[in-house]
Amino acid sequence: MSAILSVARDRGVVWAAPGRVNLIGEHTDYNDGYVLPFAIPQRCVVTATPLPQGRWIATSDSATDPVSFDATDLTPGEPAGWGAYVAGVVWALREAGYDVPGARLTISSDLPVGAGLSSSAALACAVLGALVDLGQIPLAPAHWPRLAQQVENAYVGMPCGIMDQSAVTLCREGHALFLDCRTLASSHVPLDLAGAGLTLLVVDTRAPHRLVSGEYAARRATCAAAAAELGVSALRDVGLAAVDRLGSEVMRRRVRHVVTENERVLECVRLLRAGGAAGIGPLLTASHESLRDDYEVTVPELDVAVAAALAAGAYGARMTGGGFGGCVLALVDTDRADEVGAAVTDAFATHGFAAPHVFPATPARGATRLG
Ligand code: GAF
Repeated sequence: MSAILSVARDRGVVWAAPGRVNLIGEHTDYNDGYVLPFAIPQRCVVTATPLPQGRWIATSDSATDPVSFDATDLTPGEPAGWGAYVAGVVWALREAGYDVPGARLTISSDLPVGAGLSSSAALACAVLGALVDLGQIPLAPAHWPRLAQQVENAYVGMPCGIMDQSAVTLCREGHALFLDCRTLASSHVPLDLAGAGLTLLVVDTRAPHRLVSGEYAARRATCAAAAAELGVSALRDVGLAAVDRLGSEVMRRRVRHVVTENERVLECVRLLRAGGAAGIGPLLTASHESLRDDYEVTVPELDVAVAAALAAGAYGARMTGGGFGGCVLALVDTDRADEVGAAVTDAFATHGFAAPHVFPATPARGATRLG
């Protein structure tokens, strides 16, 4: 390392990691399936400056109290809240055998928390980037998603798949990330919305997340049980014919969602590569219907937002993310975006829901060093 770079690093490093919207491929990642997320411009920024080895102090612009710990405090689940993601990254890096530099971490984010836009994956990956860079740890970004997933699974206690961490790390501006969650092979699919006169509107329903963690774990467990019953390692390996071989009606519906959702992702990639962005609308809507009726992860706010967007002329609309609250994505003609947003807002008022936050989503780049 040159003397100049070394001095610059002594003053600290700045890393940013974005949130993500999933275009299609929901609840497929933990079934070894396909996903197609893209990063958004809203992001988490972490500045890391060196502290004596073995001590970490983190402050966040969304919390009043700092989080402070040393290596002996690293116990999965502690501290609760956002601090677990910071401690979890240090823990996971150490578990993987790396020497993690002590650091003061200053965190700021313009991602809404709990909106299903992956604010936690953004936090974990921005901290990861900053610590890896500060400590010159030889861990290439291609390996960050797996490590950040470990943070969630083994430290925070959320049994998520690998989609969010992959999107947050690997996405490219103007593209969606087509990821095979079994092999982790990925490619960047052009998402040229502006060129097609289209906008992807995000409707943050601001619906309080209900039963998220327990219901998510229950869906995952049902999928694993169904795969075992069908004699495969993951639902990725079955087609629709397998559905009828399952004993329970709930299992049949869950598997039907996973199988058809994987097919929708592949078809969506095919259409986008052929330059037909507007043509993906019906796939988005079919995905929502499947998540509502078969996977049962929607709530009234999500269903009302989708129905209102479609009634106002959207080409397609669906919930995005884990569900039970969070955001809806609607594909609209850019010159009708305001009208569709207003229609959703009116529908929320009619139903007595809190006003949603509606904004256009532009495919942005993944984690990056800012300084
Ligand atoms: C959440 C999880 F974190 C992801 O891994 C994924 O399963 C998603 O829900 C549903 O597609 O965001």
